[in-house]
Amino acid sequence: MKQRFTFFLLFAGILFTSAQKPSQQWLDQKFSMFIHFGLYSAYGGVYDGKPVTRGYSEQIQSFAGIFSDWYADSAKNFNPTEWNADEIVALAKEAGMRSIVFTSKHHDGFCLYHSQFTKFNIVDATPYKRDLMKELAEACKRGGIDFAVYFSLIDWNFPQAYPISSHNADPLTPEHYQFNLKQVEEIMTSYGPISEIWFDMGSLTPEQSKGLYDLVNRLQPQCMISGRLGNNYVDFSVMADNEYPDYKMSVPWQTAASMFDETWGYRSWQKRGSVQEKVNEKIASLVKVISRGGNYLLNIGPRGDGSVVEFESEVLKNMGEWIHSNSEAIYGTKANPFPHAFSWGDMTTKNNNLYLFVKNNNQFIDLSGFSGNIATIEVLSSRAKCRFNQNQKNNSVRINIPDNTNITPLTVLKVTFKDKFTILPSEVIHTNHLSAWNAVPEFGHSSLDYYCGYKSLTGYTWDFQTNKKEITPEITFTENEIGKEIMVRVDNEEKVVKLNPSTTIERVDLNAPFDFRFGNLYTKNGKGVFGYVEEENQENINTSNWKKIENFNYEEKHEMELNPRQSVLFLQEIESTENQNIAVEIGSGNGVYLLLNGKYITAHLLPTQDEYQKEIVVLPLEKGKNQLLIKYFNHKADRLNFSITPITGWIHYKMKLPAFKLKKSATHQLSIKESNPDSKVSPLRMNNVEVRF
Ligand code: H79
Repeated sequence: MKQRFTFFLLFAGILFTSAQKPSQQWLDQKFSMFIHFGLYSAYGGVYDGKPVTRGYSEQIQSFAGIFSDWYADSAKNFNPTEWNADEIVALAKEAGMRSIVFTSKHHDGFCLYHSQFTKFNIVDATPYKRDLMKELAEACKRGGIDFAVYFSLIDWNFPQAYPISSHNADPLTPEHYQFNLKQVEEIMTSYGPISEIWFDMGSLTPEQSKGLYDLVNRLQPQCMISGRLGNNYVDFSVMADNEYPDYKMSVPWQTAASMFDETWGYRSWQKRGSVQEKVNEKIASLVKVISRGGNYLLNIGPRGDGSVVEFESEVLKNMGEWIHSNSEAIYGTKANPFPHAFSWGDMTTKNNNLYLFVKNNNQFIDLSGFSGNIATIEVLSSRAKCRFNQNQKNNSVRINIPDNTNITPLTVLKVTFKDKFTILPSEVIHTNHLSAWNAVPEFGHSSLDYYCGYKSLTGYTWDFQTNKKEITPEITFTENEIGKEIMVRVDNEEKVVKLNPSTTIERVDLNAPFDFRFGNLYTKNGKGVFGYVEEENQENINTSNWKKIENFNYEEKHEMELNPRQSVLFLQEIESTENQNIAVEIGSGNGVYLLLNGKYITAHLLPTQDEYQKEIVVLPLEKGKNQLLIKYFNHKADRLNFSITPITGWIHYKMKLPAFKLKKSATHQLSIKESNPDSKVSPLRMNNVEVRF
C-alpha cells in the first residue's frame, strides 16, 4: 500500500513575516497560469507553409532556421486585436488560478512590453502599438490575482548575445548581461508588484546570477526568483519542463507544464484529442504537485491574434469546476504530512483535517501511521458521510467510499479529527546507531543551469527512541567531510559543530568479515539533464541494453571524451555473501550521481568546471546481488576524468558532539544539515555519516 518517498517537514521552523520570502500568499497560490505569447504565436508552428515538427513552437525561429531580419519583419504584421486581458484574467480565475506568469520576452528577444532598451517591442515595432503586458498587469490587479513575468536570459535578437544554439544554455556576454539588467530593472519598476520572475535558460557566471538576484531583491524584495537564474540563486526551484518530482522538497518549488509536452507557444496543427482526458491528466498533475507542497504552473499558448485556443479554455474551465467544488482541499493546505506516498492517490492537510484525493477504482482505503481521534469522514464536494473503522491500537483506519460517489477525475475525502492529530515517523530507530541509510533525507533542487538541475540532498533526520534524558552523540565521518560546519538539532535544540580532523581516528580495514566480489561492469549514455536518472528507484536494473566493459582497470584514472551537457552511466554489479558495508573510491569530473540498488546515495555537481576529485563512498551491501549506478555528467568540460576503485580500508574520524538534553517524549529527533550553506539547495554531501549516542 505504501510507496516510499522520502522527506520531511516542509519549511520547518520558518516564520513567514511580511518581509520574508516566500510570502504565505505565494505559497497559497497552488495553481497559476503560464502564458506563452509572442511573435512566434503568429507562426503557429508553421513556416513556409509546412508544420515545423522539431522543437517547441515558441522557438520556431531557431528550429525552422528563420533569418533574423525575416523574423523581425513579422513584427510589422503582429496585431493581436483579439487579446483581451480582462477575459484572460477571468479565465484564470474561473480555472482556480491565483496568478499569471507572462512571457515579457522569450528567446527570440521580442518584448511584449514597452522596453526603452530595444525597439524590438510590441509598442515600437508592431501596428498594435499598445503595452500589452501593462494592460495584463493592470487586469490582474483589477481581478485580484498576482501578476508575474517570465524573462528569457538568452536573446536571439541582441547583437552581442551568443548565436542561436540547439541547447539554449550559452553563457552571457558582458554586454548582454548589462542589457538584461536594464530590462529587468524596467520591468521591476514599471509594472507594479510582481509576484515572481521566471528567469529561463542561458548559463550564467555566479557573478551574473548574483547580480540579477540582488537587483530584483533590491527593487521588489517580495518578488520570488526562479532557480533557473542558475548557480543556486533561487527563491523557488523549478523542475525541468513538464517534470514532476515524486518526492517532497524542503524549498518552495514549482512544476511548469504545457498543455502538450511538445510545445508552449501556439501550434495550429497540434492534435488535441479529448478535453475530458486532458482535464483528468492535468488535475492529476495538479494534485501530485500540491500534495508535495509545490505550485502548479499550467500554460496556455494563445494564437497570434491574441485569442485563446478553445480547447485550452475548455480544459481550464472544466478543471475550475472540479477545483472550486474541492477548493478547501487545495488552497491554504500543506503537503502530505506522511513520510510516504500512497497507491490510492495523494493527500494534503489543513488544521485538523486530511484531504484524500482518491483514484476512482477504490471501494475502501486503509490509512495507517497516525494518532488522534477521527470525528467524521465525508466526500468533500457532496458532504456524503463515509463509514469508517478506526483502530486506535494500530493507529489505522479503514474508510469505505460510498457507492455512486465517483467524481471525475478524483474523489476528495475530508478526514476530520476531533482535535490535533499526529503523524507517526515512518521509522523509529531503536538502536543508538544512526546512518544515512536509516535517515529521512531532505531534498532541494539544485540548478547551476537548466541542464545541471538535480535533486540535491540537503539534510538528514532520524526519529529515535531512548530512555536517556541527555545524550552526547559521537559522529563518525570520512575525510570527505573534514572541515564542514554542520548544524545539529536534537529535539528543539540546535548547535553548530565543525568536523575536525584532530579527533579520534580509526582505520576500518576491509579484511572483510564476509566475502564480496565486483562482478560485471556495464555502461551506456545517460540523459542530458544531470538530475534525470531513469534508473532511480528501480531495485533491479535490466542490463540487456547496456554495453558490458571487459577488463576495466579499477586502479586507474580514466579519461574519455564527453561533450558539455552529456552524461555517461556505469553500472557495477557487486555480489556479497552477507549484508555488510564496503567502500569504493569514486573519482569524478564535475558531476556525479550515485545510486545503490536504485536508492539515492549522493549527487553533486561542482560549480567549477573540469575538476577531478575523489571521494570515499561507503556502500551498505545487501546479501546477494547489488547494483551500483554511477552517472557522470559534464557541465562545460569536454573531457571526463573518472575512476571506480574498490578500497580495502578507509579512515573513520570520530568526534564527540556537545551534550543535548532530550525533551520528555517517547520519541526524539536528531537532524543534521550544513550550518551555513552557499545556498539552501546546495548538497550536504555527508553520505558516510554515522551518529551514535
Ligand atoms: O519557454 C519554454 C521553453 O521554450 C523554454 N522553457 C520553457 C518554459 C526552454 N528553452 N529551452 N529549453 C526549455 C530547454 C531546451 C530543450 C531542448 Fe529540445 C532539448 C531543445 C532541444 C532539445 C525539447 C526537445 C525542446 C526541443 C526539442
